[in-house]
Amino acid sequence: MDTSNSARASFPWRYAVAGVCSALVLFTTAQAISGFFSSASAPMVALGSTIIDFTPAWLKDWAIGLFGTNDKLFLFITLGVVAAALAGIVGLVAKRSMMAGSALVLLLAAVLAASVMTRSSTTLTDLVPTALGTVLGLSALRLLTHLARKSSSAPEAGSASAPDSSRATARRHFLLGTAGTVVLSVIAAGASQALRGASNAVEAARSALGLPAAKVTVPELPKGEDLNTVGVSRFITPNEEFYRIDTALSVPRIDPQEWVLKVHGMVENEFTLTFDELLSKDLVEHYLTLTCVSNPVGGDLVGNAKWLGYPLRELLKQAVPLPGADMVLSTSQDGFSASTPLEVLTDNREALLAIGMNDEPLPLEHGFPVRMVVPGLYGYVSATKWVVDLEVTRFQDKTAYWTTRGWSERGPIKMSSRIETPRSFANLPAGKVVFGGTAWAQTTGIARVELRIDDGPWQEAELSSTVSADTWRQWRYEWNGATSGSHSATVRATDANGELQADEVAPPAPDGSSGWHRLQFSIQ
Ligand SMILES: Nc1nc2c(c(=O)[nH]1)N[C@H]1C(S)=C(S)[C@@H](COP(=O)(O)O)O[C@H]1N2
Ligand SMILES: [Mo]
Repeated sequence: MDTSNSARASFPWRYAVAGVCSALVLFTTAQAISGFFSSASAPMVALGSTIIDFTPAWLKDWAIGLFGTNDKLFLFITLGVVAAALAGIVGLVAKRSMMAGSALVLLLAAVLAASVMTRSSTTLTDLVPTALGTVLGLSALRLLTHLARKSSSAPEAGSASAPDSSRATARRHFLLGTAGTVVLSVIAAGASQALRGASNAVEAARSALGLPAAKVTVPELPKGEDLNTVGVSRFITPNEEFYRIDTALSVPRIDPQEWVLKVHGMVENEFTLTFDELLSKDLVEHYLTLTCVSNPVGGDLVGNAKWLGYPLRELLKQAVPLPGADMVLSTSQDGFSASTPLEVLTDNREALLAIGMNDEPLPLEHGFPVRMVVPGLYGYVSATKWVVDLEVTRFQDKTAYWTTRGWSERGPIKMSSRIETPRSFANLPAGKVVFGGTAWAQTTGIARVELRIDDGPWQEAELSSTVSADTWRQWRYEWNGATSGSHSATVRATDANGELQADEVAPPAPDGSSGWHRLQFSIQ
């Protein structure tokens, strides 16, 4: 009997498995080795970051809209699936020719290396993890392909030309080889975790950091800043619940003792600022509602916190901008940048170089040790986390991260209001229905919120007290005698200048969503 016939006819899955296991070795060992280098030296992280950088605005928006803060998990899963498929193909190629298989691995490794090198703040030595991982991955591929070949070419048990066990033995060897690479990968993954733990020095530095007292503290919150409506965001968003949006796949870990801010460009006095120098300045506190440009109408990419920091106005006074400058380009340690109009940072609004969030040092994900927060501007043009560089320049000379990807170069926040309770499509008992939500118009303040049931008249909602023009206000409206059937509710706000919220519907790209939030619900 010709046994090779049946082997040829069936899918050569052993080779595909060999490819996938080799890729597992490559990525996990590179990841572990990257523990000794910068975080962007891990090839999977670098590749993911590079993909994020090339993500067009509409796709970013789609991913955030669909997955919210889980957009990165989605990216990693997609990457994992694509990488596994590619690795399987590499294994199949290696079946035909080990040379071609190896060449393919080297080609993919070159892509990984290129993405490591395009990260800001990486140097040539950051290629070491990718290089070593590639060597180990290639060795695994050679070994497993060899074992796979033996296990499929060994004569079938019972054939006249070989002892009974020959094929079984070869299969066992392949299985052992595969198991070996999986064990190696698990050990490497464990080592990565351990190394991460060791590099938690920054987390420890954060915990040890006592925030200095503010020179200008916010007054105690007025009564009624929170209407305590069930289902509505608290006035202060707890740090753990604060939305997080950034392009960083691994959160930058910056030792505050090593942090330096460079202030330069079109200024009379260029200077650098250390963390200790920043701590010794006259810090101020300010309540401010941060908003993401990607927030859709009714969305939750918005949060309110008490920030502690040094006014950027004062910092720029020290630098003395030259005539003609109209923008400050702030850059983070991981390469993100934002373009903020110079006038916004020098007028009397409380734009801060912030170190504290709700009476704690900034959480690592929210920019530790230092970030910017600017009243009235979307985060992508103002709220640079892990900020290390401020360049005074001109809009015509420099372009920020998201602007090169199709978003507007300026991003004033559009007045907005939303219904948070009841939820969309809620089915409610007859009688009293409590409506509640939030509204914001940073730098101007909210003066009125109105709700309309179906196509009825606009009804004025009760408002929480004003804390600052830069924070949201909660609103509440009780509908007594709700009639059964299906209904809609629409909300709209008016700011302190008497301007009505725009009802013109706009998507988030390129400069923020607009339109009145409306939802459907029914009464039993
Ligand atoms: N370094 C860095 N800073 C950044 C970003 C980023 O991607 N990288 N994203 C900005 C955007 S789009 C927003 S909306 C805010 C969000 O801040 P948060 O994550 O603390 O809520 O951070 C801004 N600062
Ligand atoms: Mo954003």
